[in-house]
Amino acid sequence: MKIGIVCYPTFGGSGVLATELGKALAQKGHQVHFITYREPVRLDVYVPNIFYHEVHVPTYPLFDYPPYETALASTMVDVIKNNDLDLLHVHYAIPHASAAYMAKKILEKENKKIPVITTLHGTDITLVGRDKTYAPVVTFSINESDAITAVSEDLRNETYRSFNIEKNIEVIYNFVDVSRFSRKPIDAFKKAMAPNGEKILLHVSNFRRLKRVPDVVKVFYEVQKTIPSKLLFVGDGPERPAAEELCRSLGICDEVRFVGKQEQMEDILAIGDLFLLPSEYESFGLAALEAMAAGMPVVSTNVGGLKEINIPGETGFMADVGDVATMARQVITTLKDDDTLKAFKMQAKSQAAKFDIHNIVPLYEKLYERFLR
Ligand code: GMT
Repeated sequence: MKIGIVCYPTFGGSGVLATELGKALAQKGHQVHFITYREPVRLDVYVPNIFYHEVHVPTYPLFDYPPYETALASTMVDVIKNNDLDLLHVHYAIPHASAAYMAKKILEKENKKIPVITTLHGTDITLVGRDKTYAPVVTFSINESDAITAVSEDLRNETYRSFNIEKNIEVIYNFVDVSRFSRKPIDAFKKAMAPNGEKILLHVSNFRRLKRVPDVVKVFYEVQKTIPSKLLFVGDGPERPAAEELCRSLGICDEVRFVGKQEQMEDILAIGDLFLLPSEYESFGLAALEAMAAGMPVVSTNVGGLKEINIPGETGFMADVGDVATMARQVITTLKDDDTLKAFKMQAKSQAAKFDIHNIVPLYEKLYERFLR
């Protein structure tokens, strides 16, 4: 098949998932065309059947807001026509689904039919999409998609609750390549982070408000009183200065490292003992799934799709949003002795295996095939 994939090229989960999907499809022999404004972060390999088409948005003094959606739709038309694509799979509804609708209509005039599949990822529905400014266009373009998928049951239900959707939304869970995240820890790296064998707690995100990054610091502050431990922050974003300030005011700067945006996630996750994700909402929590694949138990909030991947008492624990005291107790329970931690680690890894790339990618292929027949 010749598949067009449209996504955000940034570190966000939707772009990561879309890129990993494209790479997996290419490995299975499909021709994959990424259409986006920058090379996707995880598109770190050269493969002859992967193509990358950059969307250029010409500026003009009249434009306070350069029309990205128009440039994207035009690039879609160009790539679909000139590469004879079979279908277009867009990740994150805004503005990808509406640009795809425009491209589809333009191509219809030229007698080219292009099925559009829209995958909903989370904030396109729960945060941004719901905003009155965007809602009518989001509703329309989701309804006009030939197929709609959501990354969890929770997101599917949220979408029906928030928008007037007339079509079936299929759930195809996010996935992880478990074999890729089964790295042995690099000793020197582990020693640099935890020189005296301390336990390593990890948080990976884009540091947006809804990630509740200060809660990570507060949980860690309680934990390190009982368990010799270090906290490693990966990623960057608007809440990072507040988190750094909180570390300073609690006097725990020596125990906390902020390493910023990183691409070698396999090696970083390999040295971690426990993953913290106290978000206000997660449609799925791909970062948590990748951590589980690397054998890390997860202490998270009991929101959204996290309830579909984290099994309390087995792969980690869950608590209410903002309940820092409970999360700290749960971390201590998980880390309290080596045998308990080992059991949690194994259970986390076997739960991640259910979401392995080899189980999920064929579901997308089956979905695509429906439109080729
Ligand atoms: O979490 C973010 O801020 C990034 C966002 C995105 O769109 O890239 O992530 C969303 O999609 C991921 C991949 O499907 C999910 O794992 C995240 O849970 C989801 N984020 C939220 O729902 C807040």
